[in-house]
Amino acid sequence: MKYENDFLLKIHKELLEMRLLEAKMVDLYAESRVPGHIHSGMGQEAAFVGVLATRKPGDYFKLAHRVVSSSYLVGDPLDTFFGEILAKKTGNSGGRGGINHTGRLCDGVLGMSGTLGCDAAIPVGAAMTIEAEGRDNVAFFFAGDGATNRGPVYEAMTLAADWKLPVVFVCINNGFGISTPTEYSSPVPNVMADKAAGFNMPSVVVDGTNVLETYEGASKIVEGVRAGNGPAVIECKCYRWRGHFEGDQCAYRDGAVTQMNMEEKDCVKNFEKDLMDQGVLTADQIAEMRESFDKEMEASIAHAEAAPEMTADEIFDYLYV
Ligand SMILES: Cc1ncc(C[n+]2csc(CCOP(=O)(O)OP(=O)(O)O)c2C)c(N)n1
Ligand SMILES: [Mg+2]
Repeated sequence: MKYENDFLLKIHKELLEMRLLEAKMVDLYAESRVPGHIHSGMGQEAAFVGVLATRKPGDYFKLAHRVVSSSYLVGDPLDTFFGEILAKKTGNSGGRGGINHTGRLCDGVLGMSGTLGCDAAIPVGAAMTIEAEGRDNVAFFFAGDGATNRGPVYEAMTLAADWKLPVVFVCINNGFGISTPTEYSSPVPNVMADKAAGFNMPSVVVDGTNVLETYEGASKIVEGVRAGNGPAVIECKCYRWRGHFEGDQCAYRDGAVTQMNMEEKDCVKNFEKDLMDQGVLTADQIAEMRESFDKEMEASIAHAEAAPEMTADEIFDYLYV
């Protein structure tokens, strides 16, 4: 497919910024500046950028614990993003949620749940709102290959299918749920897509490290959901570059396979090579973008680090008992 340069540059900017954010979180964590722990999404950015290139205002996003920078992608400004990650009052949840809870309703980000899979009903509810209001929006549900195996996900899929609701179920299949390889936990290679037919849902499986392939696969699927044909499944195949959490020694997997994925399936590097080959972007321009976004991130980190933490009196605010 032929694309306008403006579109390619927009996609590249999103991809690069997500990579730089994911890398920055790894660095901040290594310097003991992040309370809690992080699940790095390095290497998986194209799955989010490609699928979410189909988004439009009014859509909803149920994001997950990995590739947290996806909330920046859909609108969370860097100041509130880092404010939350560094547990400061300037964060989206006033620092109460931390890195796994960068929800932001004003951008349609429906929050994240630490209890994986239980939150699959939330985008189904959002889709009911869309339907009641007669909009052509969709609710995206992102989950990993591990979370996808949970019962609540299939309950949510059943309801969404029965009621023909505009939900796009996206499985980010990165090959592992903590230390469990996908082939050990799933009887089929495509954890969600191979089961979609049982819910009468269309599905597509894409190389989630190829941003344009992901976009093309997602476009057809999302178009059908927006048109009122009911929910559908997108499964993005990728590989988790880093450990489940920072500090995970990954003794359960072959380091050579990880290395191969990082060298050959780098979604940012490969896309940049294509754009440079096509004369859309130069190496100097990429270097400038990296430098300028790094400055933006550093300014937001400094802003967050200078911000106050909640007090002991405030810590239980917004809790429902
Ligand atoms: C219901 C539930 N069970 C277990 C956990 C612990 N846990 C946190 S992340 C994770 C792995 C999830 O794997 P996957 O869904 O493939 O996402 P990935 O970490 O690979 O991005 C598990 C089991 C949890 N948070 N919630
Ligand atoms: Mg996984």
